[in-house]
Amino acid sequence: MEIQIIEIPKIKNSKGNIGVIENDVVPFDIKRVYYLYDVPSSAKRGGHAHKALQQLLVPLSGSFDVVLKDGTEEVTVTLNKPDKGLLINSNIWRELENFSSGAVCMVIASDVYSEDDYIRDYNDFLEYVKANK
Ligand code: T46
Repeated sequence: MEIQIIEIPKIKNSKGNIGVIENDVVPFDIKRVYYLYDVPSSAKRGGHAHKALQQLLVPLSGSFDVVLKDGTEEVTVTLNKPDKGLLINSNIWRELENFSSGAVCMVIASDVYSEDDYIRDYNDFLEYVKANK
């Protein structure tokens, strides 16, 4: 499975950094931004796939692990640098875990929220992947 890390352009000077995400940084039109915060270290987020949604996950603060599954392979990516985001395409199962204290995960998404776009059962995901190969 190809892991797509996106370098987020930064403006750096002696007063600190600014990370800037405009539409040309991601391969989709940005329709929604949301963020996970105050996540207990024992919590697991995600546990689903999206049929069409594409996302860029950016660890604004702290760190967490993202487990990706495409129905064949499984890869774990640790996100801990605010200038490196993880692109997740549609039809990828994801689980987020091991959140550090104060971790913030910003998600830049290709569409607005729609429950119809979720696959929340892993066996349904495997069947969906097989049927859409
Ligand atoms: C992902 C990880 C990184 C809304 O009503 N609007 C929204 O925009 C979102 C994102 C969620 N919700 C509701 C839907 C559920 O009842 O909030 C509840 C939890 O949402 P979800 O199951 O998506 O939660 P996470 O944090 O496990 O997953 C989210 C993303 O949705 C998901 O795609 O990859 O963050």
